Amino acid sequence: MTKTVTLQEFIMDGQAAFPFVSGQLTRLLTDLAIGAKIVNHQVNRAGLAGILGATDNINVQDEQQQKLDVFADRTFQRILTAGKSVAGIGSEEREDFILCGDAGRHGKYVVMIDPLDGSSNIDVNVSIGTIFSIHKRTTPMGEPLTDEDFLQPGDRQVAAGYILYGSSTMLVYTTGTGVNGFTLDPAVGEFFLSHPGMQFPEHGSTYSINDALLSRATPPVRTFIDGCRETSDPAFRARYIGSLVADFHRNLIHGGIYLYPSLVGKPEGKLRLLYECAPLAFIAEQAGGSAEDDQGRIMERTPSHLHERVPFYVGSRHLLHALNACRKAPVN
Ligand code: AHM
Ligand code: MG
Repeated sequence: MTKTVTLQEFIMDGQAAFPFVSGQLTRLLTDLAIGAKIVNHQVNRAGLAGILGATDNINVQDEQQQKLDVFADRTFQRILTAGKSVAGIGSEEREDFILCGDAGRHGKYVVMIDPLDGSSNIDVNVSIGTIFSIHKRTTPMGEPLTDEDFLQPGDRQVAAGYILYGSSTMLVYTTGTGVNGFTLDPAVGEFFLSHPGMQFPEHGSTYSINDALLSRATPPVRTFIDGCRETSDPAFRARYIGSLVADFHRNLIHGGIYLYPSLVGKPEGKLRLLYECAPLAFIAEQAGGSAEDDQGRIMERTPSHLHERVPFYVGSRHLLHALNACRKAPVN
């Protein structure tokens, strides 16, 4: 029988490879996994626990907060703040950055989080997720955090990951040395390594876009989607769940591209750079895929504010190349 590896063992082994590290990242990843289990428990019993449905609050995104959005946000905030390795948190659900103990003077890391992504799917029992991104603080320890600690480009991330609350619950993450996926065994309450060394298949054939937006998308995106629809490849298919984590995860496993484009009247698209696009871009590149906006690599974008939005194209490299070829093609 082959030995199963728990997430905890995997994280500890990663730390052991770097004998002089402080262990704070290990602690932080462990805390995120604990938060994932608590949120997972609530997601699984949401219909029974009276926490389906909306709150009376409109969040900073101008969207009505769901009760589970609030629960997930509070859970991760509580756990990360208590863990001492985090100096500050930026959340989709909060207007401003949160400074942990003593104005963020202590703690080596800054965390960006979308506590519960895919809010429109909560009430209908469809997969949802959590996305996180971890940066090292830039100001010296002992000083208060500044905006620059939070507004760092994606290529300075030290770790990023997501939790998918799907038919099973998975935690997928990278620390810059490949991507590994862990599945929660609900009977023992432990994540086990189930998807080591995840890689986007070379040739994906799934495209994921909200079709209703297409008439407002840019000409290159429309040309690309026309090409997907008209291809003679019988394997080509459209799949759109409307939960970014779930769409991304399926495409990572089967190969494909996810698009949330620039739109007429909304050139910045919908998805947020710091806690949706940058972490998934880090994972995509570590898995041999690509992640871009209309200008180039997402990982090179320096954010100007917490909730900045960017168009987002992510997935198998050859499909991103095909999209870029549509950008260069002359418009008739
Ligand atoms: P949310 O963070 O409020 O849930 O919004 C992000 C979600 C993504 O998960 C998903 O891919 C996208 O919004 C769906 O948007 P749309 O309904 O416009 O297709
Ligand atoms: Mg979101």
